[in-house]
Amino acid sequence: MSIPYVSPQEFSAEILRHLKHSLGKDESHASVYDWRMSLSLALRDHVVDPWFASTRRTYEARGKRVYYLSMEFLIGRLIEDVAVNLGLDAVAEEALSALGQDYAAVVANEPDAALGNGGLGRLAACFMDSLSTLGIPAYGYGIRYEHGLFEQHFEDGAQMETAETWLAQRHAWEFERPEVSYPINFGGHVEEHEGKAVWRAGETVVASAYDTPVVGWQAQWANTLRLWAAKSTTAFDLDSFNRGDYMAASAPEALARTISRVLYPDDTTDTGKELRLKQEYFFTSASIQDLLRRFLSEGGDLRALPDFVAIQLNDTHPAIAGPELVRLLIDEHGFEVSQAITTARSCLAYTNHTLLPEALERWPEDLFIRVLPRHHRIIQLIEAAHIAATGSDIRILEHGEVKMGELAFIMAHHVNGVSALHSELVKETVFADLHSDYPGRIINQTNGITPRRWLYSCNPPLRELINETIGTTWPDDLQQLDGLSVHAKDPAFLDKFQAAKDANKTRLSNWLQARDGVSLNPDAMFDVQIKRIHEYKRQLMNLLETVALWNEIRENPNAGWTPRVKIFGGKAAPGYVVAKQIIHLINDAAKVINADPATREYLQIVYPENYNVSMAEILIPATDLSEQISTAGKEASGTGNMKFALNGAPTIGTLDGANVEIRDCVGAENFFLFGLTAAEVTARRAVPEYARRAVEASPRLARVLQQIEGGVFSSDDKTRYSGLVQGLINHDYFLVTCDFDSYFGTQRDVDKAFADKQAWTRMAALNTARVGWFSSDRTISGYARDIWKTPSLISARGSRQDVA
Ligand code: 8GP
Repeated sequence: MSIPYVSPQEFSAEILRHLKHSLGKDESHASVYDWRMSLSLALRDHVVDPWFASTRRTYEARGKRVYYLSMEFLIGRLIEDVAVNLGLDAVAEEALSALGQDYAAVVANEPDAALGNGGLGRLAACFMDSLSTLGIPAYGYGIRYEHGLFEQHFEDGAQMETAETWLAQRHAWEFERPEVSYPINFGGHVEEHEGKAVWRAGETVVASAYDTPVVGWQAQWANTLRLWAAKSTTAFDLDSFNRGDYMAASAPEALARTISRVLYPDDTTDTGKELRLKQEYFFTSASIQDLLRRFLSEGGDLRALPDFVAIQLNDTHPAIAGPELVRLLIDEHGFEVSQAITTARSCLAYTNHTLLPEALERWPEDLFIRVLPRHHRIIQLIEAAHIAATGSDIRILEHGEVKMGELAFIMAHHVNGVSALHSELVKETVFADLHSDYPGRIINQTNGITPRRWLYSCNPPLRELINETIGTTWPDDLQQLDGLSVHAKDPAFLDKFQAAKDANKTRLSNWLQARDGVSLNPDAMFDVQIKRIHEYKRQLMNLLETVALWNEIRENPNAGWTPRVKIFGGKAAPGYVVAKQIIHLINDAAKVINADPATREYLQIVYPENYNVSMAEILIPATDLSEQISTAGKEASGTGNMKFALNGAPTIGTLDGANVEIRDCVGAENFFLFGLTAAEVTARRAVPEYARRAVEASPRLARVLQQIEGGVFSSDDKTRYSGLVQGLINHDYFLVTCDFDSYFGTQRDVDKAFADKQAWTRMAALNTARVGWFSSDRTISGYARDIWKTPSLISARGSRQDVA
């Protein structure tokens, strides 16, 4: 497959054709929205041929397909992704300029598809890109939420949430598939007829498909992201309408639609809501029904299903896939119980993304029975088979709960963690018993990120420098970046590397100025922590260090301080009180510190509202220092850490998640390490009053806590943060107090290192050069090799270069 050449003139004509025929607009009246839609539709046209060709090739190959089931796909904008992968980015820009339009403004008009909360959802999006780039036949399956992740606003520094409305405008990339729909049952009861179970459902909704093609690098392959929307079986109750009861008339549709209405904003905790369980079953059942229909329509024998179907469960949210597949095999295809379980298990694999116990889903058993009575019975059968095979003490149904982690584990042929450290901790902690029941089942697949989005398209200045230094074939072979290492000794190269960073810093400054009226000092170090707000990620420790630094600059203003801009970004789950207090405190502290004339030159805090994927694309290339400071043992992997390093920002971080592997790759001398290790964290928790002792031992920290508790940053409400501070002193589960001094000291090492401009740039360049291993292409190759056993169907990889 190759991409036919399109000239900018031809592409302009294609855009104009869509403007006229798809948007019904005349050039003289077209809005930015009209231009954006026309551009998107023109690009989409070019995806269709590779998409069809990939589907044909998959059918011909009669091989295995991957089904990636994920409750979240944090896609962001698609225009640049598609343009870049089609090789049409420059053409699109030129075509639009010829039409008198500003390409950047048109691209920025696209709302982020925020169908995810954070790392897990963004990983799924990177994986879709890599699956297509590698030519592995795959479907992503998820939910077409009407409202993505909430929009964040600050009111007097406090987080407020409003509904996100990405679908208020037409979504350019998707194809509606009204003919692809499945009934999804809930509730009711199970009857036995001649030894056969019959589920009499109490409620049925319809899952209806929307397909978005996902084109890979250089359009060699395109897979499908199929998202399900919930619809009613009876769209409209005409009787009620005729009686004049208009509300009742629309009720069935409204009720059914509720299921795909909102993304749950809770990033870590089991919300325990019936609706969430229904969402999980809704998209999982639709996906399993869909893949079985495809398999059977190709004449497959279900006993051979595992040779053709690899189902990857992205965390426990789709863990009901096991019982659902077993149910369908038994109830609809006449399988014996043990045969059904074995067959299903041979298709299924499960990725764990967190060790936080509260994030391993558990459902109250009575709720589960009410919503999924047949599945409850099947889970009993699965549990019995597991105990019979292993003699294990581990149960799926226990203490009135259904434990989805255990279910996912037992029904998977492989379970993987997402970094080397995390995978070991999975074996030692949450799944220690199951690990001994099923040795060898847990493996590691360290996360990765797509270099197409996270370097090629978000960082044009660095992309160009790399192209001119090592050639242009690195975006699908990222280890080639290693070729930059030798240039890191060359002052001329380092100057160019620094110039690229400076250009990105200027772009960020201009963007912030235009958006929020905030100006940044371009010579300052841009020190960035962007991610969900969570106690274990320790944004609070970063803020405490900032206040300590402020104190010290005030006391000793002429000590030659390295100017810093501390940039925070991220949302807190609306119900997570402590995380919201941390946001409030950061904003309160920013107000006071930024207004201090004595320190203004050296220290500024910036917290732009509504952090999302698009904002990350501007912030990451402009970052000098990457903050990866979680309590060791708590961050499963992190992927932001990889994005920063790739874009030339050294890390200050703990030995947690993939930080460990990043440090191994970039070299200890190019990474600012601090803090307790995972083992030391566990040991420290056993020490009585460890937090109080840490505060007593650190006058610097004690002073900062007194200031915060005393209302220095909250003069309007002096006790606002007393709970937060007392919480730290009395129950600092995430060891902010214990790591504080080490963190503060290491930050001062960073100050010194940054002052030596050339040495710093060299460190930054070596970060870029040495993290090619963290491409999600490498990760997906690992899954394909170790878990799915799926080869690439791109025959002539070498021919890609011819296409460029
Ligand atoms: C995240 C992990 O916190 C992060 O370390 C990792 O890089 C990422 O997954 C991808 O593997 N976990 C989640 O996003 C997560 O557990 N979310 C679910 C609770 C919704």
